[in-house]
Formats: sequence, C-alpha cells, structure tokens
Amino acid sequence: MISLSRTALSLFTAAGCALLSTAAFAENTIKVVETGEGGGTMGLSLEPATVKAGATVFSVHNAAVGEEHEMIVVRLKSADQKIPLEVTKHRVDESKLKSLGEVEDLKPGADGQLKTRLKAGTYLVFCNIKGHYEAGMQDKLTVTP
Ligand SMILES: [Cu+2]
Repeated sequence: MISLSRTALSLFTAAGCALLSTAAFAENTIKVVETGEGGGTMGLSLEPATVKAGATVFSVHNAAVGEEHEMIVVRLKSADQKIPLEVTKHRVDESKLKSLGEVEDLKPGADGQLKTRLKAGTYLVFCNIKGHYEAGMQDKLTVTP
C-alpha cells in the first residue's frame, strides 16, 4: 500500500513538473486587439492592461477590414512621461524611446506574437504607422512587481 501511494505521488509530481515547464514562458499573456480603417477612428486595446513582472506574450490581432497595423512596445521612464512626436510625420519618435520589440506589417485579419520579459513599470503599446497613434492606436500597460 505504501509503495503504491509513493508511485502515485511520484507520477503526480512528474505531471506537475511537465505542466510547469510548458507554461514556463508564458507567465503573462496579453491580448492586443487593433481596430480601425484609414481616415477613421482607430483603436488598440489590451486585455489585461495590468500584469505582474515576468515573461510575457503579446498576442496581437488586427481586426481591421482593409488597414495594415503594427504593434510596438516601449518602456516609459515614468507613468506620466510625455510621448515624443514627430509632428510633421504624424508618428511617435521611436528613437527617443526604449523599444522592447514589435510586430510589423500586420495585415488585416492577421495575428502576430511578441515574446518579451517585462520589469515593473509603465509601458506604451502603440501602432506607429503614419497617423495611427494620433487616431487612437495606443494604450498603457502597467506592470507590477
Ligand atoms: Cu495602425
């Protein structure tokens, strides 16, 4: 009886370890949905918009019908940092921000993924195709320790 329950216990532990290693990369999964067509209102939503520090997968979906989008993740120096704009180009000045990576050229209806490790702080998630940031394609992500 004792040896049987030991076997059961070790099986249980092995199963537990397998589960842990599968989930090892994705402590957080953030769903990002991008919407909007050229000349109209555009949007970018994060679900959830607050996560704990750690390995994170951004799973991006471009829900637009005819418009290409992209997703860039930058870490801000503070929650109220002013976002630098290249006014005449209608884009965010990425050279003045610390990028953690991006998903480029996301066709209408397409999905993309960005894997990164997030430290505590405030992040800006946005689309930097001309005019899209100004049209509403941005949201802030809060990462807690
Ligand atoms: Cu866009």
